[in-house]
Amino acid sequence: MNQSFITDAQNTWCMGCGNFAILHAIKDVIVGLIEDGVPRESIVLVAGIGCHGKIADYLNISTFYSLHGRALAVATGIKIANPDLTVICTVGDGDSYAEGLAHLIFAAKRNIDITAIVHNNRVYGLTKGQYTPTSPGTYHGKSIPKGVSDDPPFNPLEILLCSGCGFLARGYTQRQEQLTDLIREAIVHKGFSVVDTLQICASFLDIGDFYNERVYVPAGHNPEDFDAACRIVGEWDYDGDAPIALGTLYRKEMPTYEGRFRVLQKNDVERAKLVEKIMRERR
Ligand SMILES: Cc1ncc(C[n+]2csc(CCOP(=O)(O)OP(=O)(O)O)c2C)c(N)n1
Ligand code: SF4
Ligand SMILES: [Mg+2]
Repeated sequence: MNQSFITDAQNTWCMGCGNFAILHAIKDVIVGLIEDGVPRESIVLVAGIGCHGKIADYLNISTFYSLHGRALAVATGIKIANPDLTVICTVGDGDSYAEGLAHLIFAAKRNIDITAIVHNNRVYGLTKGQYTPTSPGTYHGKSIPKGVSDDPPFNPLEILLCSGCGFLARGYTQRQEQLTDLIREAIVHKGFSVVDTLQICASFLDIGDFYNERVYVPAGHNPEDFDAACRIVGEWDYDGDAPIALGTLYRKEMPTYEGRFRVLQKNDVERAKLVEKIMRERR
């Protein structure tokens, strides 16, 4: 069963890329959801544009290649049109923390029931290693030979907490089992959820040793405690040398956007008729 979830498309990711771990973690979660009775056809994955976006070609489920920075806008439309779908968004750090930042903030503010998995390799991988809002200050690349120390990173998790994000986790591609659990928990959470996934970019930012020395799981952390979440999220600023907490960092149940959206208060039959009418008119 597992293999049929990976397509025959030629995989063009570099050897050692962290995207492989994310692909297999998502695949394992989807297989588990289906075994638990979620219909395969009710799962949709929307990808941004970047190396991470190729996951849309590699996963054998309903996928949608969106535009760079616009995956969450597309996913929002899909979820509003059919709230019964499980909508997963795979986005890059360039994608969601730079060009698409407003969509990320508003998805968190609205609490729409979508899961965003950020492939945070901390560079623009596909376009050859330009710096993103989470590139370390020490980062040097061909397009930025003098480094980015004049434009240090921001902490995306602090932005998300301030935006009202109801589920926030951080995973790491070399902690695959934990990453799989976090993705599952995020998808099952009712409301907007983000898994910021620290990912090795084998070609432009291969800092596995840096992460391996610093990542830890905070003992006794209560993800329902907002102040504790703020403290833990603030420990590492995506730049300096500090411990990097992994796990579910914040969780709060709140009413979802689609639940509050008035048009969707119609019953299922009315909504199905409405969707059918829209589809007919679009043909
Ligand atoms: C609207 C738009 N802006 C910019 C680009 C160019 N572009 C394509 S991929 C990319 C970088 C992707 O970086 P990231 O989102 O971090 O994904 P990664 O490749 O690292 O997985 C850029 C700038 C584009 N295709 N469309
Ligand atoms: S450039 Fe980096 S992110 Fe892109 S496929 Fe290669 S290793 Fe992966
Ligand atoms: Mg990136």
